[in-house]
Amino acid sequence: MNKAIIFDLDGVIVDTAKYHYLAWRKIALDLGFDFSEVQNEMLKGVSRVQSLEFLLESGNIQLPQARKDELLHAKNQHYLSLISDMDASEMLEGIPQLLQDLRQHQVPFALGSASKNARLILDSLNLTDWFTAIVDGNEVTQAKPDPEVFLIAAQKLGYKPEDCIVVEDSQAGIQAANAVGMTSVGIGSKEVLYESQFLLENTAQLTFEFLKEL
Ligand code: B16
Ligand code: MG
Repeated sequence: MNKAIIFDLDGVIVDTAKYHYLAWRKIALDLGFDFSEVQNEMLKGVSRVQSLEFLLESGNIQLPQARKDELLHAKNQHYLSLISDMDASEMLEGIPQLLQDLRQHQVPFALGSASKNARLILDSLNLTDWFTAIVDGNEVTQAKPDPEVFLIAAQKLGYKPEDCIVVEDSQAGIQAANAVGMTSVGIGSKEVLYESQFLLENTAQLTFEFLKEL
């Protein structure tokens, strides 16, 4: 296998997507409106700041920047409390085996996440040392669907974009990968990830044998 892999974090390595949703829904309910899981699809892979903008738009609410800053802080505090007990058992199905197989076959892999909490999460999963490169929300200036996070990851890996396979659970992430000619593998439903070049229902199907054939 002569390609490198770039993994998204939330929703691909670990099921933190559900905690992001719970934290955003609490913010919405506190503001007096509900926020559905369908609406939440728009927030996946998107930066914290952009997520709040989408949330406020869906509730038809306008707020001054100082209040938005408070809400961003409150959301993150709630999210951090939800993931405080997280450990390696919360990795998504098939991921531990896949990472072992990639390592055994010396296939380099990087993290390309929008999250500013990515390193904390990788530490909780004891995965930090497994990645050849880590690019997270603290390093990028543009959020997905801008491809910046994946381009930096490819550069750190020393691979051309066309030799990278991106694994993503968000529409924004799939668009980012496609924009720079990377192979995109979507994890989720075709209603959301119809732009992905390859689509798997879940991470149990994301095996070394599958990636080798791409
Ligand atoms: P944070 P990913 C993304 O991570 C999440 O999908 C998205 O829901 C979240 O808003 C974003 O990280 C920012 O996360 O608030 O922790 O900085 O999927 O790109 O790994
Ligand atoms: Mg994700």
